[in-house]
Amino acid sequence: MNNAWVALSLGTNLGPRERNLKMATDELKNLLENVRCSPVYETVPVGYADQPLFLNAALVGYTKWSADEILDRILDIELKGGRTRSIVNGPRTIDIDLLLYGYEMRGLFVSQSSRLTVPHARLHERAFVLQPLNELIPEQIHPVLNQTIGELAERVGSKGVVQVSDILNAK
Ligand code: PH2
Ligand code: MG
Ligand code: MG
Repeated sequence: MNNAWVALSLGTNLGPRERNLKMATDELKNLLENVRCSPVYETVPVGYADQPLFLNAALVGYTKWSADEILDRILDIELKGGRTRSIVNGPRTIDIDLLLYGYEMRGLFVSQSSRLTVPHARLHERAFVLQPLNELIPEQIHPVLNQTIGELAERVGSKGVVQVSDILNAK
């Protein structure tokens, strides 16, 4: 398969949170192939504290789209989910972040442009990203830090991050 491989994170803390996650996942399944979803975690807000608890999850899949094209489509799905942007790191109906992008044979893609940074710049600091991701790809190596997702997840720990359901994998 010469498709690229992607890892995404999902976050929501406004409105019907489970429905927001489900909507985003269904849309992403139209965009990606062989999608695998993590369990859902309820997480304490990081950055801007005075806001509701989040639900977070991670998802991996394959795509023929470039990283830039994926980004455009992610923004469309966020808008469809009712996303507006007011406070940085503030409450949102659905946030979809591109974490990792690459090819199995050629390694992971590293980009630092004004529009797109992959690996995601804060991936390695965030338990709400790493714990779900660790359920899917513990052996994947972060191409900049040269540590596995499992190692990074263990380092940040799971404070403020609780697995609450597996709705994205329910039939
Ligand atoms: N997203 C942020 C900022 N803070 N905190 C949690 N727990 N979960 C998030 O998804 C999250 C956050 C910016 O995107
Ligand atoms: Mg985010
Ligand atoms: Mg985002």
